[in-house]
Amino acid sequence: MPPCAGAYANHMSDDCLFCAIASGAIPSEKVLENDHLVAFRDIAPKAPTHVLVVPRLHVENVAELAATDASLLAEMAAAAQEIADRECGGEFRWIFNTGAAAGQTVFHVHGHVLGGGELGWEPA
Ligand code: IU
Repeated sequence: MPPCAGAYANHMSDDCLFCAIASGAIPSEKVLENDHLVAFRDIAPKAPTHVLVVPRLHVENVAELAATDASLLAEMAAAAQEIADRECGGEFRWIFNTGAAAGQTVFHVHGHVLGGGELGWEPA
């Protein structure tokens, strides 16, 4: 089995935390997984449900993903909805921090799925 199983096995980046989590090299609490993406619980949850949806393909941010493989971004949206259907009555917030000033700390695109309670709006 290659280190990053699935269709994007050759698109891993060395020294990327989320490539390592996607491949299973670093453990995580996965809630959904297929050949193209993984979804796992954030280690520092900001809501009752806080899951990160991560493509196996290593690209830095959501705009780069949309330009590279828009159908993969659509798959991420479907996965986010599936998780929210299971855990939050289908309602959720989906956040892509893009750039350090916006709070991005891991430069492998990931959508935060937040839900399961009344969410405030405190972006700053
Ligand atoms: P950000 O949008 O790049 O800031 O999101 C990165 C998230 O990754 C953040 O919410 C962290 O809590 C989360 N995370 C994680 O789930 N597991 C880890 O090992 C590390 C960070 I480091």
